[in-house]
Amino acid sequence: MYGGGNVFEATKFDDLQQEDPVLLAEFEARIARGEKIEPNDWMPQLYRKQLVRMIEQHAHSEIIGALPEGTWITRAPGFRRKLAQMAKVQDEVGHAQLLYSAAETLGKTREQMLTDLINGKSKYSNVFNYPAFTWADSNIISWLIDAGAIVNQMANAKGSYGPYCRALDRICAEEAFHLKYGHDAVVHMATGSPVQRQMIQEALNRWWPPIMTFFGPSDKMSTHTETLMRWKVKMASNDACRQQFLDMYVPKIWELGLTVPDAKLRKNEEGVWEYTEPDWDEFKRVINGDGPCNAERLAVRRSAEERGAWVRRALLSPKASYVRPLA
Ligand code: BYC
Repeated sequence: MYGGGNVFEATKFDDLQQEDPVLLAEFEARIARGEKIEPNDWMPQLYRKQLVRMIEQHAHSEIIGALPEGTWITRAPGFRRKLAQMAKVQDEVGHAQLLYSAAETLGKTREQMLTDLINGKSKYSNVFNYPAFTWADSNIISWLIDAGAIVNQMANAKGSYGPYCRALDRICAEEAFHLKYGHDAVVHMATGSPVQRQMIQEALNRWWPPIMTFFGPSDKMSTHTETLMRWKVKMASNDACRQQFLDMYVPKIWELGLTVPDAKLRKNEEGVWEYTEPDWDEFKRVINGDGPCNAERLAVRRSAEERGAWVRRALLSPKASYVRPLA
């Protein structure tokens, strides 16, 4: 499917001069016309490499993202919340399945992707390296992290790579339910007893800084946005997504009588949200493995890989395809 060597490692492919100029021009014309690129179509190696990086990170974010909410399934208050929490977590893992399949169409095996995750080589969303101390933290994730994800994914679902866009369409449909579930859970606490209101405010205080960095570094610091937007993989910049999120959700947070923990947050005369610059040094530390829960999250994944190894071995064994003839 792709040329010799490991395209996902090789930096020489970052240089578009290496590509056939005619094929490159045709490819860019197709993207300009709004056509979808499919797995067997010609594509520059850098497009392939960037897509794998982004889709793989997204897939990892879904399975790692299932962990903080997953730990609240057994402790969710009441049977209905437990059922809904379980369904949501199951959906997130299903999203990872869709995304790993989309990334596989570009030539990287699932096994390699999972190995790169466990070894700390691949990134996943910074936000899932923070702890969900209370049920209220889990509710804030369900509402506001999913809200952020929808802003990003609705835009990128209109992008250029067919398998990723189709996966995002399905994911967004499910995320829309998660968003309603998360909102309902937060409304319940915000309109509940003083203790519940305090819990949800404290959870918002803890989660606000990570949420603000969920959309990636500011545009002037982003390394990949220019390339990704040129090829319509990314349909909105990090700052544009952050602004859209603030526009849509700050009023909803205020409506519940909650306080956004940022004294500088305000919409200026030009309609642009101003806010305290996130701590990008902390962000960099967290995405590079040194956040409060990185080690714990990867340990859970490593253990899941080890404990599931016998199942994969059994399924891949030639004997597993043996079908007993009907008597
Ligand atoms: N966290 O050049 P930039 C969910 C990295 S899961 C960690 O701006 P790009 C959910 C970036 O990878 C949905 N790393 O990058 C699940 C790059 O590093 P490398 C999660 C980040 O790709 C369960 C470097 O910083 N959504 O919702 O142009 C339960 C420079 O950044 C982050 C997705 O994955 C970050 N936040 O833009 C509940 C969406 N941001 O690779 C909910 C898909 C940046 O050079 N991904 N980095 O080492 C994207 O849309 C884009 O990749 C990003 C970053 C907007 C995240």
